[in-house]
Amino acid sequence: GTTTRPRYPDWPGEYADRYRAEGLWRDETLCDVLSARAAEHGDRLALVAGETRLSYGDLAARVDRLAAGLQRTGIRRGDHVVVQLPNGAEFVETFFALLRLGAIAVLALPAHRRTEIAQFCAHTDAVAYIVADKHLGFDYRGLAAEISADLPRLRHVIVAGEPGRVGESHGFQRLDALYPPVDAGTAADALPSPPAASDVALLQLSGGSTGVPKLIPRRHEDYLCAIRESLDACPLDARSVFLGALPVAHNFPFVSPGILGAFHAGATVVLAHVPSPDVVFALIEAERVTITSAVPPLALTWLAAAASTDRDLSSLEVLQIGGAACGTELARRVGPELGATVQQVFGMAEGLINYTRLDDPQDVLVGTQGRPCSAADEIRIVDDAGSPVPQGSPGQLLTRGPYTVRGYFEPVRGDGGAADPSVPGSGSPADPNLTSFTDDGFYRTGDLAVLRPDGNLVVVGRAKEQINRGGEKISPDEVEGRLLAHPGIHDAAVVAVPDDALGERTCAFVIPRHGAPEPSQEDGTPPLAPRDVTRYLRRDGLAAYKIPDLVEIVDEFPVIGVGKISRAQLRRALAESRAAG
Ligand code: J2J
Repeated sequence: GTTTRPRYPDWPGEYADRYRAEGLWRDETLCDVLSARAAEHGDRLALVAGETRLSYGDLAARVDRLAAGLQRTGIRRGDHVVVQLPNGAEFVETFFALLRLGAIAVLALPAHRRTEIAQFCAHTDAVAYIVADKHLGFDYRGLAAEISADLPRLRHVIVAGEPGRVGESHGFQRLDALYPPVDAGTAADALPSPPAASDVALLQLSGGSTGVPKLIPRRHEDYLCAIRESLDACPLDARSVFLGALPVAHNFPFVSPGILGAFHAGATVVLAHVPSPDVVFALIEAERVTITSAVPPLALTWLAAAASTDRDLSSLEVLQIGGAACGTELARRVGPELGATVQQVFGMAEGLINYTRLDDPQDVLVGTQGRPCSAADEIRIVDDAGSPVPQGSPGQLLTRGPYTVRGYFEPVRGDGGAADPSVPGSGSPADPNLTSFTDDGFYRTGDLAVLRPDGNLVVVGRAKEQINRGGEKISPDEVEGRLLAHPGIHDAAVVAVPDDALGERTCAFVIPRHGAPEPSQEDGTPPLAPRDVTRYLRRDGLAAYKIPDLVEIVDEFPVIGVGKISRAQLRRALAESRAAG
């Protein structure tokens, strides 16, 4: 159409007015929270990460210095900055420093690779990309060098650690070097006026069910609403020690209540650079951690390791589990095996967060995904036609509320490097801002849920085309799109298959192209062995968690009935045929 839509969809005025009148939205920013805690109790321990231990006063001062340094390099209010940092003090300081400037962080995850990062940069016209030098054996400087060549608007690559030889030749900057000397005067004096509560603070990433990433604009006022309402539902106060073990840029360990909730409460945040039991258990013991969060497969790993650990885990009061279905069995084991209370968390980066409450009866704690954290959250369970289902029947979960967004970020038109419409499956024909939200502003979660009479939700399935691999969300459309770009592939369908550890993993059914090149002579392997397919995707720059766990080379897809079938029907038939053996 010709009507220009806002880049950052907002709540209609009547809702904004109401949320403000009810005190759900306040004239407060995430920057204010940090300054307030620093002013109230500057000496209290805010952050432990590796060798770094920062009080609230230290953290606030370092954030101001970094903000001044980032400003000096030319980062300005409203600029988009793709941040891809593993758990560490650098992530926290960078995030708050960008906020202070009014620049908008696009929160990539450490697992993302060239395909995802190039899309985030292109969609947002990012001016800067902030990365670690290396993490878990992956060198982000190489990735930065590859993508920056194609992205003229990306003016800065800033490296936490060593820019290295690649970095030096590309003019990468050192994050460390951006901090002005402490005696350079009060850095805060030189900073621009702080952001407003209604400004967009960051872009979160949607799990995604389409070929292109959907970016979620979160404002200070709505993100803080989610944080405050989450703190009401969770056992996190000033004496708590929250351990961030999952990558903390993800909405779950970020604001549910996560590290931002912990800072809001004036608690201590401890960051684990990896979530392995040895690292996590050592931190729990050393820092007397009281609460942490995990996706189900990680919780299973911790439970298995807890059986034989020498570490003292007695400080741990609560283990939050969410991001994917937490089976009743897993939920039940947390108490006896870890000595902690389980809290189920069913949330989404678009907004709504549900929690079981610690004083809920056992059947609620282990058998439900809890209820919304805010009384202002609106829930609807509807059938495919959009009509409410009878109480207690499963249906699609729709939601609206003071911290559930009304739309996705509208990418710049004609962006390079994004979806290629010539590649089937790589682009989303449907506009997510039309399909993911109802006319009256409800977000279609794509989850199938039952609303119990006691108000708790049970997630029973999924209506969206998305695979949930142990909490990591995969869009079949996206992976199929990448596969179809392979010259030797005629067609591909990516489906979920059940998995004991991960809940689901992915299987790609691949039909080779007729007349595809003959077996490669060098190594004697035929083209399109499953291994070639996964290697191709990895080289193509797709995040590892999106690489199919299983690849089946087939001559054709089963034909169901007569006539044309939808992609969704095809995927369902393939998943069923596989389950049937
Ligand atoms: C079943 N499915 C779940 C659960 C999320 C807190 C916690 C999680 C997320 C998250 C989050 C589930 N049981 N307990 O942002 O703040 C699936 C649903 C949901 C989708 C959202 C938070 N918890 N899910 O996982 O944006 O399908 O957010 O719609 O990554 O994960 O994924 P995401």
